[in-house]
This record gives sequence, structure tokens and C-alpha cells, in this order.
Amino acid sequence: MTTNYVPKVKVVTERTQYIESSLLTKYTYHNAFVKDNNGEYVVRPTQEDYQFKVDLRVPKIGVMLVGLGGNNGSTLISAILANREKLVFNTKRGPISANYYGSVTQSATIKLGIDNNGNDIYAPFNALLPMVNPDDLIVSGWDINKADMKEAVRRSHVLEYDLQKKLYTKLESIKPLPSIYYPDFIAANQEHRANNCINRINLDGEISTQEKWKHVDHIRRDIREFKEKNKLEEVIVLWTANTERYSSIIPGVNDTADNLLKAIKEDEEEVSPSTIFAVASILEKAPYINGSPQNTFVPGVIELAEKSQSFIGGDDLKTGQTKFKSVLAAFLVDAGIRPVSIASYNHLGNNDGYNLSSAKQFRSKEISKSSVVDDAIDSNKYLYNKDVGSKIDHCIVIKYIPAVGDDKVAMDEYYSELMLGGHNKVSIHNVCEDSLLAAPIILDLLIMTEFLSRVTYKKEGAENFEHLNNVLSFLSYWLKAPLTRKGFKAVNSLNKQRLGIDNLLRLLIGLEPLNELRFEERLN
Ligand code: NAI
Ligand code: DG6
Repeated sequence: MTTNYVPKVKVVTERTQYIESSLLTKYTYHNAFVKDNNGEYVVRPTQEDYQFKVDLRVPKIGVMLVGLGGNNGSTLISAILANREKLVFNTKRGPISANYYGSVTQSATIKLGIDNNGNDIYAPFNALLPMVNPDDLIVSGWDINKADMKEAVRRSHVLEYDLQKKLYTKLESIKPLPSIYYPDFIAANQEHRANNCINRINLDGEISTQEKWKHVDHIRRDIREFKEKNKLEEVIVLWTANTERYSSIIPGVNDTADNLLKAIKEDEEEVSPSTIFAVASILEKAPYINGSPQNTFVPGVIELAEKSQSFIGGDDLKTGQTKFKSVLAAFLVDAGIRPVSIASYNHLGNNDGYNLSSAKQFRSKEISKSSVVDDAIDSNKYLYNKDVGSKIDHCIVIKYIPAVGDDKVAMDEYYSELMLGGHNKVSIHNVCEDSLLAAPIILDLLIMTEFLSRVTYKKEGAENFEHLNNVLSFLSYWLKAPLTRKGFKAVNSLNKQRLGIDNLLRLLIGLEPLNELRFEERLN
């Protein structure tokens, strides 16, 4: 039986079959198993037959942002409203029509093949298979600050004034749900914002960090009510609230799922708000994405998500400086050039920068920003080894300069060794309009999380289809410090990350992985 879904990209192949509302595809996965005997490699090509299935029905989904009233949250809501209304607004450079530039799902393309003349032909990324239209997203969320979205947009200083004005009426009706505030986890300079909290207030007027299990129940109820009220089929929760400090990993507290649930019930101090949100989402089977650097995904959360078969992804949105770095570090190392130091400075003046001016929160960001060159180093034992040195001196500096607002300035110096004692220095000055870079990335994370949850597979001969691993590392492209399945190292190279996604979409519609062999041109 055929489906109502009309593919924009029709692949003429016997590998695929439309059955009811699904697309089934046969795919042979080729890889190679390598034994490295001290520089002599024995390589055995491998292959495995799979069947993949994509549910072609796009559900009605809702999104709940933790940190709704922040710069990212309010920018994202504004972008969705502006695009939904097809707004045109004035700037000093002339009129601009609302768009989703910076979003891979909305504004990027994928190569399909070639035309008669051997020229590459590309299709929009979201034309290959059905994906949620961002204009249709129903958005809600929590914030410890009670400002409505009009006020949030005004204080963020991100959007053009004419656009703000055109959105005010819609924005002022959107108010954040009260949230959880455990003061020790974010900078003390954020305290004045905490006027919309579900915490009990003690007799001495202090905010209580007790009743953590009640907080889990409260958030679960919020998710359920949002889902019911809006008749949603799925809700995705994404943390874009302030960066928290790292939680200590304590045996008996957050090292296993059972210990973590017990620790929450016993009001252990080391359980962070973001971990409460993750646990509540997992228990509600709502995929949970961490857009900030802190270690929300303590081992207990990861185990709970695995046991509950709930999707999780993280950590920390990859927007300007780190995205560049994940391309440049791979470019240099892949070119056989040996980066020896990377000095990365940032200054920014938004509330994120203010929060990061506190040492413990900065440390969380420093960790996520530093890890991005790890796989480039690991990939080349000729350039990095115990004789010449096996690391890159990599330093991260972030300073809070209120005057630059959301227009973060990132300055990087890459210093590398060339042949015969030569040196190469690349300096980059990058003005990242932070929230305008981050909002489309949040959008992609949401759209891809929903899409990936509709993909199932089985090995040839197996009876049942199963979901992808619940740690969604296909999302790595958008994240600074990708969370990976236990036992696996993160892939940081942006190009590798993108290739993985493009090839997944291609295989699902019956195409081979991309290669750039270009035989039409190169062979006679
Ligand atoms: P922001 O400071 O403007 O917004 C954060 C919001 O979270 C605030 O409104 C605050 O009141 C709220 N909040 C704090 N604790 C909360 C809690 N427990 N529950 C609910 N709300 C809470 O920050 P912005 O710029 O929106 O960034 C958000 C996060 O995303 C930060 O962790 C930042 O480091 C991260 N990020 C931002 C990027 C960007 O380019 N803007 C890129 C990469 C990551
Ligand atoms: C200073 O670096 C503030 C941070 O929150 C960043 O703006 C954000 O993490 C984006 O970082 P990057 O390295 O992806 O530009």
C-alpha cells in the first residue's frame, strides 16, 4: 500500500520499498577492521546487511526550553514567530524577510549526484525525507525569571528594533513556567533573576533546595500538561539555561540510576537543576538535549536514559569559535601540519558572559571548549607522539565586557610547525552574534532529534526493528563536546560529523554514501 507522503527526492532503486507509512531500505554497511602491529597494519574489510525503516509521518511536536527567557530562548521563539508570519522588517540596510539562515535543516543542501554534464546536483537538506517544519513547532518552557518574551527580547539586545516591535503583541503573551533554582549551581550574580521559582521558601526567607523529588514530579507534570493541552504526539526538552558548575561524581549518589533516584529522594546537595530536568524528561520519555556545557549527564542519568530507552544528546551548542576550530584543527592536521598551540580568547557582554565570569561556571565552558581538538590529535601519531609531544597547548580565555553585548568577539591564534623548522601562524578575529548563531542550532537539534526518533533498523535476519542507540551522537555536528555511547570516543571534526548525517539521510532513501571519486571526469 502506498502512502500519502510524496517524496521530493525519488530514488529509482530496488533497495527501497514504501510500505504503509514507512520507507524501508536495504543497506550494506562497509567498514574495515584494523590490527596495528607497531606500524604494520592488517586490514580486513567488513560488511553487514541491514534494513532501515523511516516512519514518514511527521508528528505534532512541542518543545520545552529550560531557560526560555534567555537570549537563546527568546531569539528562537522570535525566529519561529517571524518565519511563521512571513514577516518583512526594516533595518538600516533595508528590508529583510524572515529566514532560518544558520540552520542546516532549513538552509543547507545535500549532494544527490550529477547531471548529464557531470555537474553536482544538490537538494535542500529537508527535501530528502519528511522533517518537522520549524514554523509548526509549539514552544513553551521554564525560566527562573518571570519576564515575558517581550521583555526577554528587549533586554537581550539581539533583534532588530523593527522586528521586535512587529513581534511584541505575540511575545508578551508568552510567559515562562516557574523553574527550579539551586543557587550553588549557577553564578551568584544571577540571584537577582530568580523570581519565578517552584522552590519552597524557608522561614528565614531563604530559598530551599530541599524537596527535590517534588521538583521532578512538578516538571513531569508540566511536560504532561503541555502535551495534553496542545494535543502533542511528542515533547522534546532542551536545556538552554545558564551554564551550571560541574557536579561532583560521587559513588552512591549519582553513579548509577538507582543511586541517583535515591539521592534525589534524599535531597542530596550534589544533584543539579539540570539533572532534575533530565531525570523528569527521561521518566516522561521526552528526549532531553543539553545545550550547555555542564555534566548534567552524570553516569546515573545516562544509565536511567538507557534503561528507559529515552533519547539524550549533548553537550553545549557549537556556534562560532568552536565550530571554526573543529574545521581548522582537522584541516591543519589532515594537511600534515602540526599545530602546537591554540590560544582562544573571547569577550562578550550578554548574561551568558556575566554568568561565565564566575570561576566554576567558566570551568564547565573551558572543559567543553577544550575537548574539540582531541580527535585531530588522536588521528595522527606521526605528528603527535611521545617523541615530539602528544598534545596541543590549548588555552581558553573568556572575559565579560558588557559593552559588546551579544556580539561576542572570538580571537584565535593557531601556531603550527611546518617542515624543516618552519612555522605557520593563523589568526582569526570572529564576531559571533551569539544568539543568532545559537537559535538555528537549537532548531536543528530539535528537528533532528525528532527525525532520528523515527528511524529504526534491523540486522538482516533479525526479527524486530529497533531504535538507534539512545545516546544520539548523530547530533554531534551541533555540539561542542559530543556525548557518546559508553566506550566510544567523540568525533569532533565538523566535516566528519556532517558526512555522517548526510550519509545517513542518503542511505535511508537508497543512495550510497557520498564519495568524491568523480570517475566521470577522472577516468577515460
Ligand atoms: P542567558 O543567560 O541569556 O539565558 C539563560 C536563561 O536561563 C536566563 O533567562 C536565566 O534566567 C535562565 N535560568 C537559569 N537557571 C535556570 C533554571 N534552573 N531553570 C530555568 N531557567 C534558568 O544565556 P543564553 O545566551 O541564552 O545561553 C544559554 C546557555 O547556552 C548558556 O549555558 C550558554 O553558555 C549556552 N550557549 C550559548 C551559546 C550562544 O551562542 N548564545 C552557544 C553555546 C552555548
Ligand atoms: C563565550 O565563549 C561564551 C560562550 O557561551 C559561547 O558564546 C558559546 O559557548 C559559543 O561558543 P563557541 O566556541 O561555539 O563560539
